[in-house]
Amino acid sequence: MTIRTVETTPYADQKPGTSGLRKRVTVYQQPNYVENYIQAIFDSLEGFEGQTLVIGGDGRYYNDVAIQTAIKIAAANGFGRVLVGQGGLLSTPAASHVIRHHGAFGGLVLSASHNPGGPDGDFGIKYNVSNGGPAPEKITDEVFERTKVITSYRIAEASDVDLSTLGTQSVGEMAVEVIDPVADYAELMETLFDFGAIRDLFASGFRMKFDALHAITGPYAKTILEGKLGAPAGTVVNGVPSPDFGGGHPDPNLVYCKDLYDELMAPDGLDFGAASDGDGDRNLIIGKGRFVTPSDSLALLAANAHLAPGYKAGIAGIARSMPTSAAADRVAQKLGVEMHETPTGWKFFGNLLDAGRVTICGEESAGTGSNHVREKDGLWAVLLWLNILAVRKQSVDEIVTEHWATYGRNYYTRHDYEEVDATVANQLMDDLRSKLPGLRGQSFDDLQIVYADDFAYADPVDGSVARKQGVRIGFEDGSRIVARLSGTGTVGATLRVYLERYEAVSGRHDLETQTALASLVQTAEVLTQIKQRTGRSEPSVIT
Ligand code: VG1
Ligand code: CO
Repeated sequence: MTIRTVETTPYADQKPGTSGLRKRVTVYQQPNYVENYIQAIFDSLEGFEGQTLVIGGDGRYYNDVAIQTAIKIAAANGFGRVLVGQGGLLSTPAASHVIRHHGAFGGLVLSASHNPGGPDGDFGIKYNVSNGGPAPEKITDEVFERTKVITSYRIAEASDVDLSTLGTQSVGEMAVEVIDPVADYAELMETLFDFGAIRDLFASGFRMKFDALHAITGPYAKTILEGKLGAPAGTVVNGVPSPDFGGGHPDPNLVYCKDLYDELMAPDGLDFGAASDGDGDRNLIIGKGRFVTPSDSLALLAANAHLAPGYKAGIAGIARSMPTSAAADRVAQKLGVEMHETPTGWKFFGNLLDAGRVTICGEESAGTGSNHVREKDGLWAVLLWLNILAVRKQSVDEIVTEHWATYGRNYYTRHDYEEVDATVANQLMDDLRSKLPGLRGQSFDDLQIVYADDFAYADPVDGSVARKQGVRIGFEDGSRIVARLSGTGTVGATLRVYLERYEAVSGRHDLETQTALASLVQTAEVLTQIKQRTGRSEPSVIT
């Protein structure tokens, strides 16, 4: 095999964000952009000579090009074997499992998650380490430093690998195994859940719809729901991954899944609706007449996990990202298990999971998962819900309202302002930060602020500290306003405002969410002046 060393010049913008490097496809199409980034990743790693690298993506536009490049650079850098999903496909949680299951050194996950795809859409590359989880900041920081000084990359001169055929090929010394993207993952799910009970649920006439949004979970959901669990054909819709997600926005929220929501709200509608995002790590859960917020879903799954065989011994603890509501905290308290509050992004859960300190993790952004992999997992959440429904023989609505009657309800919403001018957004956050020391003790709308800080996290396992992870303003009744800038956007800045109010067991649990939070929304505006400063009258997205 001929290995070429190619001279290159650095790009200044290859800083990994919350979840890898996400950019417009057109940015990735610049000469050597992919090559530089992948070489910078390998330059930041040690000891992979002869080891296995997993590669897969969500099938979006440019996946095929980037994968061929990645394989050739891996060969030139001395990896011994590459495992790649057939067609270049692997959902993010499946990639995590494949890394763990096959003892790989690490993996490259090619996706921009819930962002649109296509020639004008987004693309992304993320490196995951041997535990199957996203590389911790220690590594991503090093990768960024490396991208700034890179002068050359190494690449094998070889023809493209045929990704359509299962089996082993070679690129020089390196073996490339094209694997079934679904098989390992489906097997893992069978060890966690009571497939018999879920089969019986479907056989009893339970009706659900799973919207794969033309993204990666189609093949997984079809194999598992329709194949193994006997759900009627047609349960999975939009189930064929397409490079531009059928022109849609593969974000499973109430904006982009409005049709599904409407179907579940119809009087004679389905029993259960679910969806997942571009790369398969997020989930949307809607029961007949009842949308379950991701924060509530985390709490509910944690409280009921023991009903599934994989968790029957109970859970060790729960972790949630800081902006996620405190609903799960109440469950942890009742179970007497550890509770951790981490910065946004799944990479912060890895150490806690590896150390066995937590079993279930979740984020308000529709991400839930467990120690079965080191990524959030959309289909896993759907299957755990189905397992719980099969065992409890109640509707989603009954289970949710019973939960609130036991623990109280955390009303919760997130208001996003997308593609805001970055200078305006940064200034707004800076001004808010400088106000923090004086806020304690002040009252708004008769509610006193009891703390106001910029969240910092010290990892209890390795002691690493992450600072400036989002502004938190807490009130005496447990209400909370959180503001932070997104680390996944590709254009301008996205400002996220998270609002939460706790209503005790004896309180009202039947208010409309935006109504329940209206006065907190007003207080947030007084404190941040978002509308005034950005000139926006409304958030771009409300979840
Ligand atoms: C967002 C979410 C965060 C999630 C991340 C990746 O990050 O808020 O909770 O982990 O996306 O999700 P940010 O920095 O934009 O708020 V995904 O589905 O991309 O892999
Ligand atoms: Co995702």
